[in-house]
Amino acid sequence: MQTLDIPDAELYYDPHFLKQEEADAYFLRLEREISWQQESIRMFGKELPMPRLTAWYGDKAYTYSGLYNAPKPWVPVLQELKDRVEQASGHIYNSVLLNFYRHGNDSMGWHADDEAALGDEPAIASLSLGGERRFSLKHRARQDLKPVHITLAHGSLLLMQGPTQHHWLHHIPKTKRPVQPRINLTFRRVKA
Ligand SMILES: O=C(O)CCC(=O)C(=O)O
Ligand SMILES: [Mn+2]
Repeated sequence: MQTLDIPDAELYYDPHFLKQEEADAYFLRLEREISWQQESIRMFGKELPMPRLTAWYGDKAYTYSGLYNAPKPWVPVLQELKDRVEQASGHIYNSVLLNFYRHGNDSMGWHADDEAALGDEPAIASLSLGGERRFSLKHRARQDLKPVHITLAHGSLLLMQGPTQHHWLHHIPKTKRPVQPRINLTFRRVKA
């Protein structure tokens, strides 16, 4: 993995974590085998559909964006990917959040993965498949630091750890560019 040299963060990126054919095959399996949900979010007193599909698998229940997610047992495709991501990243995970961005109008707002249940300096391993989308980070406090943009490639792995979630927010913005559907998996370790 290559180190991304960003202050107050610890980030590693491997654009070629999976070979092209492997990444193609995993995309198709996940599209078919995952039970994708269309959740809604409450915003300004209104129920709005979340701008992406989601799924949560793992050994522990988890509350994310105010949504309670019951534990759901690992399926073979996720177990395989979890093993490979653990091997490459040197961390053990017990949960995965999956996001399906159907088109350029699907997105994820600014946030940090800093829920108490993830512990103080969580390691989060993010695997991307399908259409390339821009992932941006912005420092919470330091205005002298420019936002960082990373185009997350098909089959790539991004590892965020150390103080990253303390100091930086990240998002996936909408795009008007035509883009292929994209699946992202973030492997996490949820504490008891
Ligand atoms: O889709 C991505 O690359 C980011 C996903 C993310 O930030 C998350 O699941 O918390
Ligand atoms: Mn995140």
